[in-house]
Amino acid sequence: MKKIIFMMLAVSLFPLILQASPILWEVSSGGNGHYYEFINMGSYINRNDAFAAAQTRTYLGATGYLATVTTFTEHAFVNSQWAGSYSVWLGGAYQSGQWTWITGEAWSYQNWEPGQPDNQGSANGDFLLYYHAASNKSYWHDAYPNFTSVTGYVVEYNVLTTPEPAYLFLLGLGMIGYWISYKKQRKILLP
Ligand SMILES: [Ca+2]
Repeated sequence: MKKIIFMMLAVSLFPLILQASPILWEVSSGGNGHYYEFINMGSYINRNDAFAAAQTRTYLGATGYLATVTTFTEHAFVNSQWAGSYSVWLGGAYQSGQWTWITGEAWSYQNWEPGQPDNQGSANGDFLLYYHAASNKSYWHDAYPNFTSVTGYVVEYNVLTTPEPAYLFLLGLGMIGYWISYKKQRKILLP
């Protein structure tokens, strides 16, 4: 029995060991159970490319998206994971006269640097840039999509609503194994 439980655990954890780079904001520490991944290109990436690239990434079956930093605690967590001083795209955009998150989450928490948003002196500062200051603080700026100072993006994975099919398949195999073993044991025990 112990052996079976161990095998089930090993099979269940296998995909987690293979993919270790995105960082979990743990529910037990006040998080939302989502994973976050910083992508630092080292050179300019425009917002449209970052938006598309985030959606090509998957983790534990969840499709990535440009991160939505909707609360101060989420900001504090993301900021704590930020290594280096560079700007990233977030999943915020100015649409139909208001700032919105690409996920449709409520726009309530705001982290604008004083004086922002300022449209970058043009009428196209419609996308949300997250600027990491050397002082270990980070702020939002509005930016046009081809603003060359942005060299990365943050991907968020909501793994809670989309479990990985391969993970479920392996877990299912473990459960079938357990069921077969249980039936066998019953046969031996029953007269
Ligand atoms: Ca979020």
